[in-house]
Amino acid sequence: MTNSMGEVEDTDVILITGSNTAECHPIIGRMVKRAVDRKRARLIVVDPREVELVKFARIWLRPSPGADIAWINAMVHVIIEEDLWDKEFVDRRTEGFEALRECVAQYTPERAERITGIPAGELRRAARRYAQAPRAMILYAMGITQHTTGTDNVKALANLSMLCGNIGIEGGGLNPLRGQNNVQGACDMGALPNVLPGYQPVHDEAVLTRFQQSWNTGVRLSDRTGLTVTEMLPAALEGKVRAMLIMGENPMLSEANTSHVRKALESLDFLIVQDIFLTETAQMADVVLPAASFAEKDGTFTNTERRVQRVRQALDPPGRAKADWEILCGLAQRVGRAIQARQAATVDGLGVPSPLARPFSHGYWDYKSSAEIFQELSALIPAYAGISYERLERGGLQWPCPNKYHPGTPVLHKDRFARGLGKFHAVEHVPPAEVPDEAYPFLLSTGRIRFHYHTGTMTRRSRGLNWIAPEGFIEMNPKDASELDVRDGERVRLVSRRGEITSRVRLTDRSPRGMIFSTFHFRESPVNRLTNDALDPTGKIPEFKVCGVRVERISEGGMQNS
Ligand SMILES: Nc1nc2c(c(=O)[nH]1)N[C@H]1C(S)=C(S)[C@@H](COP(=O)(O)OP(=O)(O)OC[C@H]3O[C@@H](n4cnc5c(=O)[nH]c(N)nc54)[C@H](O)[C@@H]3O)O[C@H]1N2
Ligand SMILES: Nc1nc2c(c(=O)[nH]1)N[C@H]1C(S)=C(S)[C@@H](COP(=O)(O)OP(=O)(O)OC[C@H]3O[C@@H](n4cnc5c(=O)[nH]c(N)nc54)[C@H](O)[C@@H]3O)O[C@H]1N2
Ligand SMILES: [Mo]
Repeated sequence: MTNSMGEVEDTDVILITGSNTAECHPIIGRMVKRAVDRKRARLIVVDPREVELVKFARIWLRPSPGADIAWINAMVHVIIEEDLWDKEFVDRRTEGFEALRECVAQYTPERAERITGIPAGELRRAARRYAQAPRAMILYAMGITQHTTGTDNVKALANLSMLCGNIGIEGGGLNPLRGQNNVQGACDMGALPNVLPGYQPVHDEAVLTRFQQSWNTGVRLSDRTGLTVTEMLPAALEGKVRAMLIMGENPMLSEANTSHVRKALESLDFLIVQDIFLTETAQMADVVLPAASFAEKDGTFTNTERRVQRVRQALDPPGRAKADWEILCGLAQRVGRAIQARQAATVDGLGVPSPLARPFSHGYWDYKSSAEIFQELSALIPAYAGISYERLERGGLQWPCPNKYHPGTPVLHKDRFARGLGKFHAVEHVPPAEVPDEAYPFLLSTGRIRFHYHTGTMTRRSRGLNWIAPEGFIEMNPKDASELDVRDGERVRLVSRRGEITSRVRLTDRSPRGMIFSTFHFRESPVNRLTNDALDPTGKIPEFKVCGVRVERISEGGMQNS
């Protein structure tokens, strides 16, 4: 997020798009409700589904899925046409405006209406509301990013935000609501294929040298970009990846097109899964390493507003489970010793250890505590330099926090952007990789409900949650259902080009005609058998939000009771 959660309650307009905020980000959802109730802010929701916050919205635009660039460009079109943009900001802080103006010239609200289904008049009203607000905040999540155009969708939103001077101010900004408690932290730590901790690129000589010296590796660190998860699986199928360690993911249920995932994992020579439960993925592993859960270990989480916070051990880990860092260190030391032994045996016969052996000599990967690891992090990540366990005792700190007297940074890009000037990107509407057709006439959209978390490994073990939400369902518009002669609660088969599942139907107007919504929480109706694994070329995220499916009735007495 460029800004902070609390600012939701101190702004003029909140535009939420592609996020079911009330169900998936309930704390922020409450803040939004409060801001609206107390008449502090006006809410614009742009979402194909009638999500809970629509009740609180002044304006609800209902685009067809996968058409975001069209409505965003049309809003930019209106704001330029009606001279509502922030010329001072655009002049001083940005570049590329002319290319943007040229591109959006073609996106009249009328043309956007044809692509998105949003009435042109409504779109104009929303554009004016957003542009005329002294401060306007954009919140977005997976409805924007989980598309083959996900990166361009975000760029289009960035255009809108910069055009109206909403970057670098309190109560403004472009705010991706990060889904997991620590996904921001994982990225900060370098759990990405192209950067070391702190987003420091692996191809930068100076960066590599600094890490090498600090880690005393003796040998050159690799400057090669690795693979994302969604690239590793196809690479496994091609035999390019032979072994895998999966830590805290359950791709057998969470990745798109899971029959592919199964084949990919089966084709590995060796699979290790490190999890707190024996998941569908762990059941396929050669070795399972039991990990301690969040309540059983010390560390930090970095939340959606870049706030680093302490997590403290409350329970002892069960059995032989260990904190993830302890398991990783143990693995690294053993791998190191194995390399050392091999080197010693083969290198020169004189018993001179190879330089490769050095990184794993005694004292390496030998941390005593998570506090010790954090000390290394703050030494190597400039944005974390001023953060320490000692300071965190007094509350969380938002990075960048460059020194120990720095109070942390609630708002990014105040005086300049990381790259200097903010860049406008001229982006064009492109349809999703697979759209409904005659054979697969419904659009399948997937996401979440309040009561379960992802693949259900944790929440489906909770009695209370299972009492409220015991089984999966597919949400369908009653008009579509009556055409198919499908009744509420009936079990149907859902088929895509990649697979099929059965699930119970829930009739509701929340989903528009032609669209079916399902969660991926239930292993009994594993919806990712159906989803499309086409990727965004930059973000490498699959198109979880759009694919074509058909609905088949299951004949009476047949599969119905299975
Ligand atoms: N209860 C619960 N909370 C969770 C999670 C959970 O599993 N359960 N998971 C967490 C994680 S990791 C994440 S990433 C977040 C996800 O948080 P969200 O992204 O808020 O959740 P989703 O259910 O994926 O909802 C996406 C929204 O996008 C809309 N949408 C679909 N297609 C489009 C489109 O083409 N354009 C637009 N503009 N909107 C579209 C959908 O209708 C839906 O309202 O939730 C987090 N919070
Ligand atoms: N169809 C569809 N698919 C989706 C999405 C969608 O919207 N639609 N959303 C995608 C998104 S945004 C996300 S984030 C992914 C989530 O996908 P996954 O991350 O694969 O799903 P989870 O069920 O959260 O899996 C987390 C695993 O970590 C384990 N775990 C929990 N705590 C710990 C720990 O401390 N240590 C270790 N080692 N393990 C632990 C849990 O038991 C669980 O098995 O799903 C993606 N898949
Ligand atoms: Mo996520």
